[in-house]
Amino acid sequence: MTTPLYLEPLEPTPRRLPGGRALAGQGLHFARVEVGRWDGGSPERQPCALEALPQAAGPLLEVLSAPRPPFAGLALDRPSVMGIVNVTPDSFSDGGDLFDPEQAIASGLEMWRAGAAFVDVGGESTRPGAAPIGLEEEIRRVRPVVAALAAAGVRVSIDTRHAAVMAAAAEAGAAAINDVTALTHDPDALAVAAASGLPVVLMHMRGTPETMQQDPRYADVAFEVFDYLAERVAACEAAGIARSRLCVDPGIGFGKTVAHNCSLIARLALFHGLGCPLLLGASRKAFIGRLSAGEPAKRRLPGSLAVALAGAARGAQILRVHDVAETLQALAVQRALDEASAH
Ligand code: YH5
Repeated sequence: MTTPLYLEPLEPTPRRLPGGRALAGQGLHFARVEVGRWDGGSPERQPCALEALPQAAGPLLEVLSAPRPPFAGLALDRPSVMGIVNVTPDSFSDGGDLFDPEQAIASGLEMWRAGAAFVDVGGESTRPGAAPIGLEEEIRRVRPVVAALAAAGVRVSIDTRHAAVMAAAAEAGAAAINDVTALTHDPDALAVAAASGLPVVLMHMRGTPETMQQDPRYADVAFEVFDYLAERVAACEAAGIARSRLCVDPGIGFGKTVAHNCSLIARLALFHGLGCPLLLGASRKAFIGRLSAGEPAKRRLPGSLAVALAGAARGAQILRVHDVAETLQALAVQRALDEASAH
C-alpha cells in the first residue's frame, strides 16, 4: 500500500493566479498546497507548488477545484449562513429563552428574513453533562417548530442523532438532516436518512458528549478528522446517499482542545478534498471563551465573527451561527474587499 496523500490548498486568494486553480469552484484560487503523508505513524507535511505535484495527486486536485452542485437547493459559489434555533430549556447560549415553540418559530423567521440560507432546529442538548431527554420529548419539542418554519418557506435542517426525529422532521417539511454523530449514533439513522431523500450534514465527534472533552489526543487532528469523514461519506454512499447529498463538518468543540480547534480552522481547506461542501460551526463555543479571558457565551460574537471570516476565507460554504445578521454583515464586507482585490 502506498502512504495516503492529503492536499491542503494554501493561501486561498480572490486573485486569479498563474497556474492556479479555483477552490471548490468558488471565487478563491490557490497555486500551492501542503502535501501531507500519514500512515498512522508520524505525519509529514510539506508545501509544494501545483506544477511540482506528483502525478498521483492529479485526481485529488480535481476534487479540490471542482464546483459543488447545490446543496438542498442552495448554490455553493459563496458562503452562506445557517442560523441556530435551540428548542431546549437548558441551552446556556440563549438562557433557555427559546424553549417556547412560539419564540423558537419567531427566532427562526427572523433569521430567515435576515438572510439565513438554513435554520437549524435542535431539541437535544449535546453539551457535556446535559440531562438526557427521551425521543418523544425531542419530537414534541422540534416538530411544531420545523412544521411552522417549513410552512413559511424556510429551509430547515434538523439537528438530531435520532432516526425517529429525522423521520418526524422530514415529514414536517425539513430540507436537510444535520447529525453531530455523522449517522453513527442510531443504528437506524443511515437507512432513515437514505430513505428520506434529504441531504445530510456529517459532523466529526471524538467520543460521546459525556466523554469527549476528557483529554482528547490526535497524532494529527486534521488528517484523523479527514479520514473519519471520508469513511462516513463512503458509508453513506454504500447506503444509497450520493456524495452530492452530503456536507461535511470537522466538529469544532466536539472532542478537541483549543489547539485542535485552531488547527482544524486553520487547515480547513484540506477538507475540500472530500468532494463535499464544508460546514463550520464555531459560534460562541467554549474555545472562543478560552481565547478571550473567559468571556461568557453571550459575549463571544467578536470571536465568532473572526472564525466565520477565517472559514469563509478557506472556502467553507456554510457557517452555522447564532448571530445571522451580524455574520452576514461581516461576510458582505469581506466579499466586497475580495472583489476589490480581484479587480
Ligand atoms: C456544529 O458545530 N454544534 S450543537 C456550545 C456552545 C455554543 C454552541 C456556548 N450542532 C454543531 O452549537 N451541528 C452543534 O457554547 C452542530 N456543527 C453541526 N453540523 C453545539 C453548539 C454549541 C455548543
